Amino acid sequence: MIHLPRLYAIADAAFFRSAAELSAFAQELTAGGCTILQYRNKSGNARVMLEQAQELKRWVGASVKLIMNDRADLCIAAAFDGVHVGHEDLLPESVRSIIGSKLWLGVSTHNPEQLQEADCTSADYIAIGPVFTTSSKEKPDPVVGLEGVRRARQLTRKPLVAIGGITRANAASVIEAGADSVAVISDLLREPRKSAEEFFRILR
Ligand code: 3NM
Repeated sequence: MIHLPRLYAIADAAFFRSAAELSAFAQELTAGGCTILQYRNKSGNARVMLEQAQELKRWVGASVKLIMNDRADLCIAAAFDGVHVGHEDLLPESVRSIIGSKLWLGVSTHNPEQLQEADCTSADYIAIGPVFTTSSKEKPDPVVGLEGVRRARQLTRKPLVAIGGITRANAASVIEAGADSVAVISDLLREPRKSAEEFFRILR
């Protein structure tokens, strides 16, 4: 079983103007103690995505696990440490057949049925969300609330990542509800290092 840190940072390319800005963000997060970072890009073409991913890989140390959103091919090409997929991407077992048994595989879920399904796959961790209202995702699923996190906790023994609208103000409640880790986009953007440090302080 893998071990996830309390904070699972996501760098969403939509919020950065260049690969340099993205990398600076990643370095700040690393300085703030982050050890897992997902690269997410819902609008870039594959070539741009690979370039940005390689740039990230160049700038963050070996102590940081880099996870590619959606794309198993780009995970391999950029020598990332894992892939995270949702319901419109490849099936978990298809990703597993591409990345092998050692790289990490994460699966997004939005309700108890999806969670039970994901629990039967070789996923290393499962994400549940959106816990709260989020503006970082287009067409988000219905909010599951803290109750959704509690329910999810009862349905799997795999590491559980909560996502969606999580901030330093509400993160403790999400961990109390049973999540192992919180995945965050917006609340890291303004002051990545300071925010990360505060998340770790709050979630100790
Ligand atoms: N996935 P923020 S919610 C990328 O419900 C993503 O699976 C979600 O961003 C899900 O921390 C979400 O800014 C957005 O709310 C998370």
